Amino acid sequence: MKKEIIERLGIEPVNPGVCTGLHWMDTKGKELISVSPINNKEIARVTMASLEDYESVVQKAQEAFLVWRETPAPKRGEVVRQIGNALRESKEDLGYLVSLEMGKIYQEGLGEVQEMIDICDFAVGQSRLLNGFTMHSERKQHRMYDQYHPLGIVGLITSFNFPVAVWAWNAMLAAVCGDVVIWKPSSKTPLTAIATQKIIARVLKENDVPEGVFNLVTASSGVLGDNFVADRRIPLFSITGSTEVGKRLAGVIGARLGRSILELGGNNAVIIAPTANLEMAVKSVVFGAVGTAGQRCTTTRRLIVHESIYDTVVEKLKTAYESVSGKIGNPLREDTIVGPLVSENAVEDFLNAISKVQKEGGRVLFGGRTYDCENRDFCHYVVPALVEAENHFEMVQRETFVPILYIMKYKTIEEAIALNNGVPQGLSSSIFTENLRESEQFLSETGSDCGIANVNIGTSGAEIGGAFGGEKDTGGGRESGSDSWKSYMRRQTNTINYSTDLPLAQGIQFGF
Ligand code: UN1
Repeated sequence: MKKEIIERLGIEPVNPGVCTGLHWMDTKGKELISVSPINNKEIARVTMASLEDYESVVQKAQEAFLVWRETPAPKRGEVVRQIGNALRESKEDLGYLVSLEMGKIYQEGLGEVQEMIDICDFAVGQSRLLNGFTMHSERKQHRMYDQYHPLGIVGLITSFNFPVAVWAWNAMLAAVCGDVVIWKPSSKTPLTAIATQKIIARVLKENDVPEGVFNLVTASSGVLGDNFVADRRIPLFSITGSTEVGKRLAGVIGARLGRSILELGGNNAVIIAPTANLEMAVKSVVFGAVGTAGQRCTTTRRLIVHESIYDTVVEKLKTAYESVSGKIGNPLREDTIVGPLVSENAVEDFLNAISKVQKEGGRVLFGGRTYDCENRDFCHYVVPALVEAENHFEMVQRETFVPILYIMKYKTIEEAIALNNGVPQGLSSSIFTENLRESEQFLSETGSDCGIANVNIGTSGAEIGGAFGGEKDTGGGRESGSDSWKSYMRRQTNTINYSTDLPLAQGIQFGF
């Protein structure tokens, strides 16, 4: 662990976990120990929020909203522009901490911070484009238009795997939209959240951003769980996590008619068609399946290969996995491409999934075991697995958040699309083909049923410019680019009568 980086980021041995912008609260909750999955050693501690601390944060957020919603949107964008620059300055440091605390390789840590910078740039432009339509009224001397107003407090619940980028996708858009955010980070990655909050502090200070626009609440689920999403003072929640947890939370939010953006499980497939460029396809599948040690929502979990090239693809993949398995280890080392899993529980999930799928008839073609665990007193590393399986197997239908790639065969493109769609989740999908008809079919209304569908690009590594999210058990709702900003605002339709008459719509006569 590089002490100077940790210090530069303002991380102390013990850190308060609750902040309203510049002010760090003297938190009264329990202590949380952040441990690096790299070596199972403590990085630092965080004192978590009590319910009382949370109450103070909500009050601050409510007050801040009253000021922030009236701040002109391009001025809010200017703050976000400066946040982007602050992140640029701290890119290497924050990327390092992401890698240290979460376990993804340093290159991907840097990529994650770049994703934050990119969404800042995007949000700055958006701050001048919060546009509605004008409509022609059916009534004489009437004007109609719709406009978007700030919504209020946005609750953000983020996951360990993208500990800071997902905050940025949501918080930067929310901020230009005039909202304030309360961020509850994963209890596995509180330090990256604290560091991020410290990076943006100078910008908040220099711009007199009211205390309470960007809030951080590190809390245990026992203190802040269902009661958080039940809080009627928070009109919108954006939640990243498992389908199981998401379903429960969505139920609580739905019961009070709150809004939610849910980014839950994926079970993403790549189809490799007979005309595919196999070099490209295999490279992309390996990045998709073993990148981030299989811990992305967009990780490639299923591979659907045309029977005519099946054996060739399997051989190429085995060779690629062989070379990958020589590059497992400390994610901060330059030559590593597969870091640790986040916890020993994740390793157990990995081993359980392998043994269960074997019982169902799956055949392990490569890996599927722990890596170098006998030489440590902890076990976080695994050899990514290639498993021949069938789509209907229970384990294949599930998202296990580890590097297991299930491989299966197809005969016709219709069958391949049916396999792609034949799981409960619907986040990302892709096809490798040089055949235009196949590619268009895959992207058509009869094609992939996922929120993301790609051609000759893998399932993971989406750019921020597109709307991000999925269908079915992935939860629905979109974050990030395109017109996702609309979810963070309330829409109002306005009709103005500038005549001296009172004609009713639809020509209704109502004389009295
Ligand atoms: C996630 O895993 O929660 O498309 C997000 C990707 C990244 C984001 C993944 N841009 O893989």
